[in-house]
Amino acid sequence: MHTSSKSFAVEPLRARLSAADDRICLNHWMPPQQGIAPRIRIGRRWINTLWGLPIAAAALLCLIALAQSLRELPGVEAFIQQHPGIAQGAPSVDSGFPWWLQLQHFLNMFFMLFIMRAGLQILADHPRLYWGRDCTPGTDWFRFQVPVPKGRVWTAKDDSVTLPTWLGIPGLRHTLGLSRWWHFSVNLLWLINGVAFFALLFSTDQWRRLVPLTWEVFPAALSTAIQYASLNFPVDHSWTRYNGLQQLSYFITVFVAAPVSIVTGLMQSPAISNALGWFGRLFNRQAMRSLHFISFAWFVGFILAHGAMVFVTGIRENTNHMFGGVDNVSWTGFPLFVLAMAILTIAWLLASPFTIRHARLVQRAGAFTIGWIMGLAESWDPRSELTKHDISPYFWPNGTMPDSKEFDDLVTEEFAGYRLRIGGLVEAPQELSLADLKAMPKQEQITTHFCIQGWSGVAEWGGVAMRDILALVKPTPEARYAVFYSLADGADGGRYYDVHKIENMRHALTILAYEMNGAPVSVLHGAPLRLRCENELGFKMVKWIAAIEFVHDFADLGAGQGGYNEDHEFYGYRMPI
Ligand SMILES: Nc1nc2c(c(=O)[nH]1)N[C@H]1C(S)=C(S)[C@@H](COP(=O)(O)O)O[C@H]1N2
Ligand SMILES: [Mo]
Repeated sequence: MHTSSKSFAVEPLRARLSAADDRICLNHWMPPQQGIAPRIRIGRRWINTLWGLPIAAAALLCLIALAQSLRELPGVEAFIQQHPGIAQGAPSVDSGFPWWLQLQHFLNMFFMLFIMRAGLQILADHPRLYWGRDCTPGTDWFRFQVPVPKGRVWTAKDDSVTLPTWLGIPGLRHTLGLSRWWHFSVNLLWLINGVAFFALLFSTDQWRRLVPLTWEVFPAALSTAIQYASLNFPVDHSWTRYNGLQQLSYFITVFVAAPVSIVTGLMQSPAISNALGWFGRLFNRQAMRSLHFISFAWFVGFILAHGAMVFVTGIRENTNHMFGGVDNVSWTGFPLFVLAMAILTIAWLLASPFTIRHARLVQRAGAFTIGWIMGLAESWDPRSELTKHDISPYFWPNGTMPDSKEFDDLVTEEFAGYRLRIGGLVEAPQELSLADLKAMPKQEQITTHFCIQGWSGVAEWGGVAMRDILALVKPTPEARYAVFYSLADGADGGRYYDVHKIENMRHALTILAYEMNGAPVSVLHGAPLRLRCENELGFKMVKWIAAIEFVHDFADLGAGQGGYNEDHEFYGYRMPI
């Protein structure tokens, strides 16, 4: 090993980092790419979900005809007489719709607008869903992208699709760095609102309207369904009690769909999934992502149906309840409902243009609101390892490949001249050849890779533990971060780099990998050396490592955000979630 007396000259590497725009500039951004209409796979056939629209319309007409003829039958009429719609045994609510319920209902709508649109934007970055923990092409059950092209390198970034700016936040393509800030920080507000809602629900009599307490709710729901479908609506007593169908659908939304969304959302995180051990392995990221989407689809269906019912079952009474807090046919609630809708519309119209224009601000505000909470998960040392049996047959490649004579020469000579330079705030700077690294103790681990875009894959990695590197170079007490410089540039020009807290470097599974699945790491996956830091998202695992520099602060590197994607794509530099 060659120990030089002073730290390596970082200047040439630092000078290759580039500044970045503080907003999305379309002339620098990924060129747009349209997806396709969503498709669902049944067996080996892919079905276009747009068929669902005429089928649903036809089914609705048949349902109306069926319900109307059913109601001619004396047996059915007797059933409806016996179960008029509200479970007779259900207790009633005496406090109407109090102001806090109205306020929370509005806030919920407001937050959901951001959460759902931003969530869709995240999905568009890997527009496919799977049940298995790997993302092998062809095993997806849902996609709004064409099949993965064969015979060429097709990275996960190539696969991302454009969303219109009125739909996603902020729309466009590969903007999940920004949509994640919206998704997570508004989620925090939604969660606080939800916890307060649960607390108020159960400390008053309001829970009685929502929670079915008798089995009668099922025949009552069937009866209400027949009555609605026959277009001869049941009498409404929402002020005190919901009918069976309302009660069941609201109950599922509040007590099933919302918690399922939260849990399945969190379990897509590398730090949380790894911390949960066997539970995280059993309920793998892709299954959780699929459930998260199904729960999203429930919310979409609920909002459409609920919204339509508000209009057709008596807009004045309904808005008086939820926006006016009165039980009559006056015009108290309706203007407030219109005002609420106006606020929602303005927020809807502004969200994307604001995010595009003030991307850096959204990144900063997001990191301020939620980044530090997300960052807490970094303190968990991931120990979750899988078995050879779990290794994915396919591992998506990602990122921007090296494109330089310097790198091509290294490949030609099989990295004989490669030197890993380690310097900065260390006592013993090093220049290590691959042979030097291979002479150090080798650590092997089978772990899941979690890409921020949504795909995951399992591989066996072999290399040198970062703890051993730390022992060798001895970072000084001032060293707080490790900067990884790549041999490759990023997509928008300038060197790819990323910054980690030094604590992450001490984790048991943080290694510099030179082997993948028992063979030398391929050029595609980061040869000769790439980082594995298992409690972080994939973009933090720099491939084609040129050098590691220990620093006290990273504000003077690149655009100062702690990494290439942080600078150029507005990610957070701490991303264990
Ligand atoms: N130098 C460099 N390293 C990089 C990237 C990149 O673009 N350049 N992409 C990152 C991202 S986003 C991911 S998900 C992983 C992908 O690693 P893989 O190609 O082995 O799957 O590498 C990370 N490391
Ligand atoms: Mo990634």
